[in-house]
Amino acid sequence: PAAQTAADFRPADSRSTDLRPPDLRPQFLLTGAPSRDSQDLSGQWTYSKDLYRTGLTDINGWVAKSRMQRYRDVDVAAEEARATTDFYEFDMDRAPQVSIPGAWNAATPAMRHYDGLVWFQRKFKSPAPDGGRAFLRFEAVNYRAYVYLNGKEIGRHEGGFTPFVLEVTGALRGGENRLTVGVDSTHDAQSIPTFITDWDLYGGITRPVRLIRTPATFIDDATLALKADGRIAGEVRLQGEKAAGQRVTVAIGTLASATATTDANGRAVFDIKAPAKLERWSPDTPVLYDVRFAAAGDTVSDRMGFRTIAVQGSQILLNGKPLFLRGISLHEEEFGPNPARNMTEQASRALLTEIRQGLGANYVRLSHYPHSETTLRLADEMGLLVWSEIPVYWTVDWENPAVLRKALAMQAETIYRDRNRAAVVMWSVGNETPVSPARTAFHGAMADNVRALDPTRLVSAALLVERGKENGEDVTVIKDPLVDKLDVLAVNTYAGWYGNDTLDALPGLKWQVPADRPLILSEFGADALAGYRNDGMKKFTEEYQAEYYRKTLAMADRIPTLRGMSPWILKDFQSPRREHPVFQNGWNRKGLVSETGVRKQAFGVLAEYYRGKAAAAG
Ligand code: GCB
Repeated sequence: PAAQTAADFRPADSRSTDLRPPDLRPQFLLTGAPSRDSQDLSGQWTYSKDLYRTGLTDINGWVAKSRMQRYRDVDVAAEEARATTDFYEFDMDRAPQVSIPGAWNAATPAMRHYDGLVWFQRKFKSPAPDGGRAFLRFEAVNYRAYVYLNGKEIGRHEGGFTPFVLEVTGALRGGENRLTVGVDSTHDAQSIPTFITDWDLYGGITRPVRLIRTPATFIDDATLALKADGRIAGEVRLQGEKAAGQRVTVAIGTLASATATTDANGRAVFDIKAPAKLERWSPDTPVLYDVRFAAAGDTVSDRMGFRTIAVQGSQILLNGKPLFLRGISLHEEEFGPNPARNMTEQASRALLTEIRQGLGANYVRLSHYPHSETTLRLADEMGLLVWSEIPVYWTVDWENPAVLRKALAMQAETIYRDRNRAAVVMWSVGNETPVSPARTAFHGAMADNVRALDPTRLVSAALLVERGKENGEDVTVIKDPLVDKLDVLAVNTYAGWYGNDTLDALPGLKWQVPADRPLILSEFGADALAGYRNDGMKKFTEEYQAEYYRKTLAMADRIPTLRGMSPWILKDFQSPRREHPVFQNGWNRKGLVSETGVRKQAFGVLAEYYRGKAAAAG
């Protein structure tokens, strides 16, 4: 082979490449995707492991004319039958199969701890484009995606929990098409999150993939929101040659309709008086309306709720009324011993029903990343308020502007995806990040970005608390300059689990927090192995966890500005950090229910507390 330099060995997937437009708005949103005709590409895909990344690496033509490039549009069996001198070291058509969507970790025991590149392929039939446009919409690929259609690179994406849309109008064939996706699950010091978390980094195409066709000029984005002043603000964006000067109509059920005309950029804005009969969305009255947007012969629709959320002094106001957030934290893991992070509607409904009905909650913290679109829509339908966050968790590379750009883009993708969901009331800009000037500037930029993108919701972050002395007394305080950027203060507190406090000391712990700001306990929790009982008040027993809840709730009751909580966590979840061979075996055991859904004693403690709170609220 020809001489090779170090640069020649650099994989094609250079990690610093930022492919997003500078204003952070993804090139295509297709906000109305669920209402469009589409071809669901879920089902059996074939896959091929590629730990050495040979399929992506073309070392000076040295990978022997792509003998290993899995994305090639080649029928290997047919080539072999022709007995040429060429040969291949892959065959995506005869590779093993896996069900998509779903993480590969649950596919076979051998794939359980695989962390690297895997190629996926699916063939599908399609009519030829007929003057319209065609897009692939991926709801989530964890963590990096390299997408090829019929051997041609279509695009890439970084970030494991947000959707991306790639245009395939020019690459789509009438008849059979070969879609190949390289998925790289590895995380590093510059990824979000980094390689250090407390959950399993499921790899793969974890959410649905759809082929969507639109007219040549189409509605790319359409949103409405009820503002504090009682008016409904809206925005519609068209894309395509005829996007400018189009008449756009919007209808909210049969209650109201309005029209506007797009500007030179294809953008139209609405400012509609809220109809007198409009029922406000709330957990008790999760009323949704059919909203229809039409322009240039294209139509999209959505089911939307209308409500306001605001902060006044230390109160959180929903539709103008004070609110206590009776919540729980949730990871995206379905019930069962071998989750694949496959949030079918059934799986999501089971989790949210346990929260809404079982616990009597009105709120869920969707941690630590944007959950599936299915879950967000069910929260709207079932009446669960939502805290949403992106995985700026523990630590990221605070000093690195490219990483900040990544975080802002991820935040933007989340907000554009979910801003039509009434359930979402809070955007969080971080979880438990140690205070430093660079970190605070990073989160500050995120908070500003969120407010610019969505002025109708609250901004928060899960902060760390400190213990200090005040007049000789032990106090819990928040010493974090980030509080200036937040509407709602949120803290994670683990006194009585981590640290040296006895459970009996908890109710007496004094909190010194700002009097003019709402506070929520974004986390507290203790591990318990379901069924481990009657062994005194030992850690990991159900009794210890239940008593920890009683004492922590007694402590919480003495914080005058407390407006809600989302204890850690609904269900036991897989985490490679947790390797106690008797109690954990790869599971974080802070769930109120086990991995298979068995309720622990603490479940009843929290449910009873929430019944009391709900009764007091009337
Ligand atoms: C935390 C983290 C959460 C962990 C939890 C724990 O503070 O935010 O991701 O899983 O503690 O179990 O320690």
